[in-house]
Amino acid sequence: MSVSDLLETTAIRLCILSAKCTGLDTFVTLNNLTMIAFLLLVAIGYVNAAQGDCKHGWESFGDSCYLFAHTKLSWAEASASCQAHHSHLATVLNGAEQTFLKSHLNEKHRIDYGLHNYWIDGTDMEVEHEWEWALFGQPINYTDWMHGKPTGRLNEDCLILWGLSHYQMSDYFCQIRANFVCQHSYQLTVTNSTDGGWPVIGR
Ligand SMILES: [Ca+2]
Repeated sequence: MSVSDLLETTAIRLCILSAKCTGLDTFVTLNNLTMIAFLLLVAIGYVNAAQGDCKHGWESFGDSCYLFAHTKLSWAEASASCQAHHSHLATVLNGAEQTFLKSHLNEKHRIDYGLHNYWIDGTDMEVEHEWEWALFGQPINYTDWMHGKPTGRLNEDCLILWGLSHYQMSDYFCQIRANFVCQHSYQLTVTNSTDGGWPVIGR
């Protein structure tokens, strides 16, 4: 049955149920009302689908949701905090994802970009100079190092988006407290839809 057939059938049934369907005008009015209701339902569904991909406070990009957390923690603490909320520190797998993160952070910190750095998931703490994503245990293939980085110094073993370089990548001391970016897939949004949000880390 086509949509028009469905609407016409629905309008006729409404006529019958209301017992007031006395002519074409009534039929047209009911048909129009049905059409409006139908379109409203479609519109509501569309908006819910668009907003329902990520929880409140999380930004959507690609097939993931991102939280730009404004609580300063060490890299390990930040990683644990993301995991406690069904996510992980952000992995940057390609230029498009890095451009999204940089654009968002540069917009958020247009004035104070020099004051806010953001941990992401990379580390070379296992083997110096061999950078990998902690989440996967796989080498980091895409990089966007700021000038002069990585330094190769011992103990600068964690990957951070550095504000003064407008959020290019840098290696940094893992124990230093910084903001951080959490990430999870859309599917986890559905799985954890009863999660009440982010009680500690706000925007
Ligand atoms: Ca290092």
